[in-house]
Amino acid sequence: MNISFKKLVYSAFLLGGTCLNAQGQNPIIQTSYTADPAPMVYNGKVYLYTSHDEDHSTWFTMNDWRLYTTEDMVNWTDHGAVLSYKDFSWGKMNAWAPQCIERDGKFYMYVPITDRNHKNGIGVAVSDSPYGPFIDPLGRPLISNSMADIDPTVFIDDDGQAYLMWGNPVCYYVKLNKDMISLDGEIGQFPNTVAAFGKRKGKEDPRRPTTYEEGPWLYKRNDLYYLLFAAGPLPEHIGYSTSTSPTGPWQYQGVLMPTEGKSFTNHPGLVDFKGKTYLFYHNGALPGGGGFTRSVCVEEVKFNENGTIMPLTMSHGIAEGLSQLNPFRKNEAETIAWSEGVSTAQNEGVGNYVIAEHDGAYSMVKGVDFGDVGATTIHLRLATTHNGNVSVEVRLDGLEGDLIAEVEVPLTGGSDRWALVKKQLTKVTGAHDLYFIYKGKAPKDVLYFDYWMFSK
Ligand code: FUB
Repeated sequence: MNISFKKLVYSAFLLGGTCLNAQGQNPIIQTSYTADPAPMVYNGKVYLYTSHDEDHSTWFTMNDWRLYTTEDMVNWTDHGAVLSYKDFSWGKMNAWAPQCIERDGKFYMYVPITDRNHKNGIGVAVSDSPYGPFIDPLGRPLISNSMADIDPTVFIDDDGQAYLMWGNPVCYYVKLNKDMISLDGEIGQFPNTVAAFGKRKGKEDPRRPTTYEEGPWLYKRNDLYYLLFAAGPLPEHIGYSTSTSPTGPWQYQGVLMPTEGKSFTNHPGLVDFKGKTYLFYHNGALPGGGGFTRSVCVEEVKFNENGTIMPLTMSHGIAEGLSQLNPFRKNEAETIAWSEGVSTAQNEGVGNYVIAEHDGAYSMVKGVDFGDVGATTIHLRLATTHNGNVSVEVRLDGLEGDLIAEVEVPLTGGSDRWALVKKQLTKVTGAHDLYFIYKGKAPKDVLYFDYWMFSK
């Protein structure tokens, strides 16, 4: 996907006055349209699983689930597609809102899919790694009762009991056995009362008397359970309810994030990470964005003393990382805080890599700490199909910032053939944002970029 800065600023205005700019971190993924964020915290990282709106979609045309990771909440590494509806023998289409959870070293991904008989269901896929590959151990849906079976959320309580919740326009729940791929008991439905989910405004709809619409997310803090959900009427906002038990009764707490942002859906995901709490959601803020071309964003969340969550609006996101990047280790080119004119792809040779789509495209990473000793050489693994006049400018702290290296990209002949290029530079010390600006007059696919690192 090709994002121009002018379009981006325009898009920011359409967000209803929210001031987004090229330094802001929202939307946190700029290389694809992403939706339905499902963050998972594991071993010091946030693993952000998302659904994926295909470019130019005019419906929920969604074929796979994507994974992005971060250790600092500002630089996100793109791991590409980790699962598709095609990995389920019974799946026909609609790779909608997922969630992944770890139990005893295995990773369980719960996903809604429409089957070959055009019936909705929830499947589960299992992996030994959060990066996949995930496989469907059942060969059939785990849940398949009605068209309401979408948007699973999964939660393991402190006593080890796992719960699955899902549904539109009501919220269902069931206990899972320890194997995480079978049900423990009957499916229940939370009573769809005004006390539990608030009274819906607008035209009366007997099927939808409350604000609960879809996209449940279960979270626990200080023995209080929070059920966040996408709330109606359309366009959606995010609401939430609380309870002292994971299965209710729920008490409606109001609007967490009001409607805004060019998408008629929204979808919450709430996690604690390194002492802070973050709400992930989606909107249509990228150029070309809208209800079927959405983008995942994140905000830090604060709580009131009584446990309620302070309401939020969509903002430019998180500006400062929780930690700094080490330039002396291999850093993937697809670890990005912000980019323009950049897409990503995967191949067997190098895994995920960056494609610069036009002259002047760029990507940047935040908070790269060269320390006092500093760096004197940069190493980049690059490729191009163009002969001559293709280069990468490396600048500090801005598109017009100090030029520390201009690296010529040799003709390699394709993204399956790479060159490791090194360049001496005047010593760089201290912490900086690092800009890679891609130069070359080619009409498309100017160059490919796999990784970078510095040496002392
Ligand atoms: O992404 C497809 C659907 O849109 C999801 O299942 C809903 O939660 C809404 O975000």
